[in-house]
Amino acid sequence: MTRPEFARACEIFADWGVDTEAAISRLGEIPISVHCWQGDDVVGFEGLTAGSGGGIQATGNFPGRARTPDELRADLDFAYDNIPGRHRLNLHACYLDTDETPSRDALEYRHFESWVDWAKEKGHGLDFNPTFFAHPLADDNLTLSHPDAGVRDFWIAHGKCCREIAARMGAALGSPCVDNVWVPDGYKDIPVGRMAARERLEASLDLMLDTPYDKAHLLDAVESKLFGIGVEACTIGSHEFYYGYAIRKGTLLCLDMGHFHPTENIADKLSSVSLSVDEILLHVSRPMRWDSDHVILLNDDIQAMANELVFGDLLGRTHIGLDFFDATISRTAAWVIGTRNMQKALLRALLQPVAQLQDIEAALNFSDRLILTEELKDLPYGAVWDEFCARQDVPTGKSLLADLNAYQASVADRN
Ligand code: RNT
Ligand code: ZN
Repeated sequence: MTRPEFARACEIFADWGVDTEAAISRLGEIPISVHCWQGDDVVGFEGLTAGSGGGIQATGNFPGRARTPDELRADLDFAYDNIPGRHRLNLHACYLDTDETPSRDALEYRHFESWVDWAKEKGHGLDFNPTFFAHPLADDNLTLSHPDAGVRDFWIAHGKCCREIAARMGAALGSPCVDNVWVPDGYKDIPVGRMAARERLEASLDLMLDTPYDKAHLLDAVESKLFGIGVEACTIGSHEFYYGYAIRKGTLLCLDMGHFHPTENIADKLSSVSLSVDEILLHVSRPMRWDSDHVILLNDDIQAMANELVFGDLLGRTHIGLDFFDATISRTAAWVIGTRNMQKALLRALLQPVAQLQDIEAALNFSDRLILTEELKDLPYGAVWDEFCARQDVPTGKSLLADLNAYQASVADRN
């Protein structure tokens, strides 16, 4: 049954030449890759007590952290039930599910098979990440670019087995698995061997990515960064490094919204980068003063990202992943709110009269462009979002609050 607010909203959007039903069905087809690590503060299941390391840090001690794969899957099931649409899970290699204690350079598909079974049952795609941090051989914040060949070989082997696992996940689920490489490598103080370090990283990546896989199963991505805590003076895998690498080697380029100078507009990069790489991976995040990985809001930065994806017709070749972790609030609420905010931004973008605005811009009528883009902010997006959620039996407003709180209460005694 169509609610009157929605019927009215459809009329209003139709008056702008926008097809609301088309926007809703397009939104329903956009998978978001939900990151497993928001569920347990990037700890994983290797039995290591150390925090995440590598300059990434979850802060807070809110009750309810998932301690086992079963708890994490239960939390994820709840979160997906409160997110409209069908989505993916982005797994890190340190989230293996096994009684064994394999070394990172000896991980096998079977250590992750329970995740694949679960994903198959629930209809989720899987993405994957080798874990190059929170490990004794990464304590110096040097992995693939380490001056010691033995250390580099260990991490190359880790990256290789992760690609094999990811390719098998993609094959098993009939949907390509994006395997994203992020390494913490860098120097706290000013190095004298930037060139050599970057040559070592490049050579290691080449060896790691040597084995060819079917793109229907595996898509390799590389993630750049400006700086991290502990590597303030030099990050080996900088934006220029990976942008060039991705272009030359044909990998995806991962743009993390927290990995640039705070005044840079990450949305602006999409149209430029997409002229040189076939596909993009996004780590949608909210940096506050640094790469703080706050839960994403429905704010101007996220809206600009969504607009560029829609206006530049980039949805078909962009993989939208999330990357935030806040341990001061309910972890399941963080997942649900962050993912829904990405979807809300996409919905707003899909409801814009793009052709009309682009015509106005082509005529250099910048006054009209400003008047309209500001007036369009007042359109009834909320009524369309509510309808989208209602059709998928997902709560909004006060009932969402009640749902999130009830689940949090049910996990609060984990310790
Ligand atoms: C770190 C990168 C990276 C990690 C995850 C856990 O700064 O953003 O993507 O957050 O791999
Ligand atoms: Zn990231």
